Amino acid sequence: MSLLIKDGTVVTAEHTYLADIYCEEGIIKGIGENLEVPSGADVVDAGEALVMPGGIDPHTHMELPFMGTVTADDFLSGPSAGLAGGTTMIIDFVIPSPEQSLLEAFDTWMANAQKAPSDYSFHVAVTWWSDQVREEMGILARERGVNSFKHFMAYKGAIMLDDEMLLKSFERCQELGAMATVHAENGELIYHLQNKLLAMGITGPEGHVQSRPPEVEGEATQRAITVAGAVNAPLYVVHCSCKQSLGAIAAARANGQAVYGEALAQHLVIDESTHYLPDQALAAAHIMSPPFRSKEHRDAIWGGLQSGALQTTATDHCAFCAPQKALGKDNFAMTPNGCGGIEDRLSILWDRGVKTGLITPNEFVRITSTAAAKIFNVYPRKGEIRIGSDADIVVWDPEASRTVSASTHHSNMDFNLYEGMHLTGLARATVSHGKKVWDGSELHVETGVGQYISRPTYSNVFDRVRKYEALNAPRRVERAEAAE
Ligand code: URQ
Ligand code: ZN
Ligand code: ZN
Repeated sequence: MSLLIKDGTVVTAEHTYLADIYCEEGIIKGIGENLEVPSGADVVDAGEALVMPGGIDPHTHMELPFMGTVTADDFLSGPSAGLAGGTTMIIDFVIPSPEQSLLEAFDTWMANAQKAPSDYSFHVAVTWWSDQVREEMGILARERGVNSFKHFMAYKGAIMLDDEMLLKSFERCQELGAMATVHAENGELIYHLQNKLLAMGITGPEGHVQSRPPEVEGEATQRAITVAGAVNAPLYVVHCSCKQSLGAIAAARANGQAVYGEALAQHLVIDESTHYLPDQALAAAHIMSPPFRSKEHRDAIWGGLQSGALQTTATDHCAFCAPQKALGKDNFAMTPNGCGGIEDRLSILWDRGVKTGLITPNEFVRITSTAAAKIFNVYPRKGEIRIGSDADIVVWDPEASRTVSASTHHSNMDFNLYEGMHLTGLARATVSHGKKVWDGSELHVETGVGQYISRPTYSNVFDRVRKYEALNAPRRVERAEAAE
């Protein structure tokens, strides 16, 4: 199988240049102007379009059992929606139940993912602690290609860890050369505020945002950074949504600590007022954690991406339909937390980021693909246009536009966060493993051709860890022997 992407402008995180791209057997084999290619190759016309590494979404939840139901998108429908939006790889979360073997949960997710049409990988969550968990983290890191472990500081009574567990697991990540990732919200405070609001008779979706103020996220982010610093584990903070969290991350990075941050597309454009919508079902459809924030926080998160304090963007695609959201109709705390967006991330960032001049096309590629590939150690196989890289490519039309709607999107969700938004910038074609799987209007996916991407430990984030270690090495005071 061979494919020629012709007459495009290649845009990587670093460079922009005119070139044809020739792909064979799923790999980029040729880059150059007016490439001579064997006859019979499929041809994608990239005239007036940008040829970029396919998007990598480092935060998704396909087929996740959560809060009494299971997410509506599976490993076929979710990634397919991603391909229609230019995303060619996801990193999903294996979330064991407390007391469940991490290896058993890993096998369950791997079985579910056998239907994937594009490549995938897994972070594994540590939702309890014991010598068994410690042992299994070693097996996952050494034998199963898992180099990142997730920790929840929220969701009390379900998957939340206390500081002792956090410390032990972060220390284990350091030992294994793995990245510790964290959902940083103070679960105790949230539980307290939820009960206080419910006792006041506030049972609607507006209770959700009021039980999760930015300070609750900021406190937990700072605490996670402090714990990670104490054991010198590299830390990746998922869905950073507010100034307080961003500030903690930026300060730690300025201090040389190996801390990384992720922004969700939705936290850049959706306002907190959606939690106060009079239409209860519509407000419930917006319930996710952290909740949506005011403009000052959204502007700060854009600033974090511009300054490099935040490195990646994701969707936290965790799709629940209206009947599932209705589980919380009498108590907002029972509403399954999560929203979709895997198909729209790139268009949102292009329309609201590049078209507005907030970020350049090269920065767009960095925050939608290359940075995640580097942080999670699959670069340059992924996240790059280079001879030998996987032919996961999006042919991006920078001027074409579309109106987002749940009636036309490819997710199983009955709701779309960006409903009615007219966005400029879309995938004219998406190529996965050298095969055109989206042609701008139709998906041409094959169930099960997606591959599990094994991710070795000790990504280059450990260069920063070592430097920080040297900077903060314990000091002993040499004292003369006390005279006898
Ligand atoms: O917290 C997460 O990342 C998962 C459980 C998705 N739900 C959400 O509200 N973000
Ligand atoms: Zn989370
Ligand atoms: Zn999530």
